[in-house]
Amino acid sequence: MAHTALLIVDVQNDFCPGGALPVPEGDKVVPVLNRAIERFQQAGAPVIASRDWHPEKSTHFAQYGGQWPVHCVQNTPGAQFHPDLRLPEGAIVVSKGMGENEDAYSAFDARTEDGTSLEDLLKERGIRRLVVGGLATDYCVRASVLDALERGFEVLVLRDAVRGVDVQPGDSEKALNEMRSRGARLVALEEVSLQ
Ligand code: VGL
Ligand code: ZN
Repeated sequence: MAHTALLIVDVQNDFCPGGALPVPEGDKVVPVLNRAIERFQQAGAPVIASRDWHPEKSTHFAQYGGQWPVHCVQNTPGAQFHPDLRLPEGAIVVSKGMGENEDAYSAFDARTEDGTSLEDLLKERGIRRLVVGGLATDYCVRASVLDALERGFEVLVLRDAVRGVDVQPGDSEKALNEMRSRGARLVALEEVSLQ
C-alpha cells in the first residue's frame, strides 16, 4: 500500500504565462510534474490535483475588494489545467475557492465533486506523506504545505516543480524557508523514494 500521494497545486492556465494571473515561468513546472506523475503511476500511488475554482463574483477579486485580478472562474478556459499536464485517468481533482467570500489558498480547503475534503480522502487512503509541486510557491503551495504539516503529514516539496508570483521580491524564497523551518523537505524528484 502506498503511503505517499503526489499533490499538484493549481497548475491552471490562468497561473501560467498568458493567463489572467500569470506566475513567471509557471509553465516550467509542467514537465517536472509529468515525470513525477509517471513515477507515482508506476508505483500505484495516488495523484491529486487541486484547482482554484472561483465564482464570477468573489471578494477574492480586486473589483470586489480583494487582492487579485479575476482568475480561474469555474468552467472557463483559464481555470482548466495546463494542456500539457498529463493527469492520469485516476487522478483525484479537488476544487477550492467556490465561495463568494473565500480566498481558499490551501488545498486543504478543497473538496472533491462529492464533497470529500482533501484531509478526509488522504486519511481514507492511509496517506501519511505528500510530495508537492505547483503554483504559486508563495500562496497556494505555501498554504497547502503549512496546513499539511500542521495536520501531521510528512511533506516533500519538489524544488524544481514550484514557481511563485513574488508580489514583493523575495516572497517565494521566504515562503520556501518558512515551509522548511516548519518541517518540509525541499527535494529533487530523484530523491523521492516510493517504497
Ligand atoms: C493563488 C493567488 C490567488 C494560487 C490563487 O494558486 O497560488 N494565488 N489565487
Ligand atoms: Zn484564486
